[in-house]
Amino acid sequence: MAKILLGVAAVVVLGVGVWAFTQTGNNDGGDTSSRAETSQSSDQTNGDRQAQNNEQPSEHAVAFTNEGFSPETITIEQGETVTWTNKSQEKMWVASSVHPTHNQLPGFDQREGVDEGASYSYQFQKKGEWSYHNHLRPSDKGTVIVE
Ligand SMILES: [Cu+2]
Repeated sequence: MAKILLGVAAVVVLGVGVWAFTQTGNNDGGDTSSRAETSQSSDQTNGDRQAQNNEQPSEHAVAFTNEGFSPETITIEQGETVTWTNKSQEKMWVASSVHPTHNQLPGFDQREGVDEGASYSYQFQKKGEWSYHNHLRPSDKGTVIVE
């Protein structure tokens, strides 16, 4: 009887050993998922930081996509900066109305076409409703409202 118990105990110990070994294997996966959680929480930190930035916005982002400017209309405070980033496969050349002279808001003119990934920033010192376009495809239009 004692031998049987010993045998059962041995099986249990072996079983626990195998389980522990398996768990060790799983723990690697567990580490990966906790690492993922860590990066998630740092994403959240980024989000919080962006949210904090949104409370006192001084920079505004507009994307130039294959469908045009997004958002098409953006409202900012006087003295704030808008940054356009080219996220299209076309070249981007941000320029004030009116094409092709761009003299509605002199200086608001990128003066060159740039590829995907490049960006252009302009600080709006004058209040008004400033329309602009992509000089290389003038049908792509947008508006910056400076209040
Ligand atoms: Cu133009």
